[in-house]
Amino acid sequence: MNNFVMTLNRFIVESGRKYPEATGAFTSLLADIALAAKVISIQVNKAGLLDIFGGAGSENVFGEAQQKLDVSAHEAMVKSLRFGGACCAMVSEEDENIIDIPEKYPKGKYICCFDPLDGSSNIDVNVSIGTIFSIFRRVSPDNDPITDEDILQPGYSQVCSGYVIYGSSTMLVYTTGNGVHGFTFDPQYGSFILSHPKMVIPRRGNIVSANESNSNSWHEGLQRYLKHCKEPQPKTGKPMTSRYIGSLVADFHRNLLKGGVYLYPGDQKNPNGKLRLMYEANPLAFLVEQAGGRAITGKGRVMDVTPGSLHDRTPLIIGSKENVNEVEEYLKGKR
Ligand code: AHM
Ligand code: MG
Repeated sequence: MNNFVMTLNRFIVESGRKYPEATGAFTSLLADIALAAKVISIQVNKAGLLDIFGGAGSENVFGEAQQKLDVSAHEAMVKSLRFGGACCAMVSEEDENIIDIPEKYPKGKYICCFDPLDGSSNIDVNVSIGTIFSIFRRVSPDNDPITDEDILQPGYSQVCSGYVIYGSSTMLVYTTGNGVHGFTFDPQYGSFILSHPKMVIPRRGNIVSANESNSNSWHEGLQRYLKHCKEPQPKTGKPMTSRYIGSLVADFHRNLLKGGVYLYPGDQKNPNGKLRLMYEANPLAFLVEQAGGRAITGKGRVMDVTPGSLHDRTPLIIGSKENVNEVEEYLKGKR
């Protein structure tokens, strides 16, 4: 490796040096997440070979059948984070309750919320899936028991968020509030290498991503927006392009690079949509804002919502600033 290759570890350590009060706990936390990501990436790549597809015979808190990889990805995150000593609690899509750190492990001041394997319905068709994470600092004193206020913090209190995408290559993208940086995993060196520094989402994009089959029961403003997407656009003279993978991380990652808007709104049956606030919407909202985009619920900024419980759902409209503004105008009946 030449001296100028910037690994994730080196990048985090160098960023941490700007803060003399930093204890190194945060650096260690991100290293723990990167370690879990490598483990999950290997499992995802071997999935077909090891014949580990299919339900694990259990259901998660939403009554959805769990895939075996969901369970092992969850375990990889929990084991890596609880061992590292930077966390005092965790929240996972795959566990109904707050995950405590057992007494035998050291406890830190961070709370990590994660979806260990997002888009898991795509595992057995070899489509990109991902891990999403969100990190908060506890608000109660360090040695006290964890409180609801520690866990149920609004998105604007996040100190870091990111995702790992297991695609044609494995990438880790994260922000600590100082821009968005992407690292591609190099299997030869076993390290994440800085490949996408200071990622910026185009102000306007041409892509619209939504599960259109649900649109008959969407808010009528959104139905009109969808119609508008199919008409020639003022800037291009062509309709927008529809792209929907059904893996939030993959849909988000593409739109971050190319520009556009992703919508998973509420509908008549599920007014809060499908996606979870604490480990799907919030982390991506932090990333998109740091990249110059926007994330709204339809009623306001995603990161301004205080969660009522661990697994709350939220409508999500996220992407390029001008596209999200436009969706908002349709929702408000201004267009
Ligand atoms: P999951 O966390 O159980 O995988 O569910 C979340 C996924 C997202 O990745 C994706 O954007 C969405 O569900 C797709 O939902 P739908 O199949 O309703 O379009
Ligand atoms: Mg998910």
